Amino acid sequence: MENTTTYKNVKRLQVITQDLDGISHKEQAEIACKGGAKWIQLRVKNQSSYMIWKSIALATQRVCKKYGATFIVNDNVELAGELEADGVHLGEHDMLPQEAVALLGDNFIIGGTAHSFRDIQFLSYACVDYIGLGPFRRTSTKKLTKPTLGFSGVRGIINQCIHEKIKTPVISIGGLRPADIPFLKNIGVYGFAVASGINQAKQPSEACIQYLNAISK
Ligand code: TZP
Ligand code: MG
Repeated sequence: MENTTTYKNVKRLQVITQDLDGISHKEQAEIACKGGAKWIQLRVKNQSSYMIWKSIALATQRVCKKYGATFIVNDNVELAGELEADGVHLGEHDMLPQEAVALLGDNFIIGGTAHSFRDIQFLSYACVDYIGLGPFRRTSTKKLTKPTLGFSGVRGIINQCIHEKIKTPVISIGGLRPADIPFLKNIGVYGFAVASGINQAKQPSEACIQYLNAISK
């Protein structure tokens, strides 16, 4: 994997907000941005009301604009388009990337979720801008339906990407700790997506700094 190029504003650390008691998505984004995060994914999972979801997204987007952070909306292509977000992240049960590009145009960052090399092949042919590969490790943030990959699983998949000359940046996700990053970087993982390791840390801004330091080493 290429490790020096910057792809369409795809940064090395994506901080994912969560539905948490006592702290809003906007607040999580602000704390992460204070710790230097430049890429936020809004991950709202408990909202059926489009209008409430939109107001959460607008508040989070405002924070991202204040700190110059890239703002990605999970799942909801319509909302990403209406807000003119920087992009949208699509899982296997969401809209196909090709349909999202048709609706949003070429300027939006489109991310996709992969659990295997086959998923990566599909997403790279679909011309997504980055691929979230996971789960790396068990996590309480998401009810996992796929087996964890661990280091050896990620390494095998990245090696297949190198062999097949797939250049789409791969972002590792799922239970990541700062100590995992050097090895994952070494085997060619481009970036890292983190939720609870930052949002639920005792000192979230400091935790964010730790991840960024591990990435930039
Ligand atoms: N997809 C695979 S694992 C995961 C998602 C959204 C959750 C990542 O959160 P955490 O808290 O960093 O494990
Ligand atoms: Mg989704």
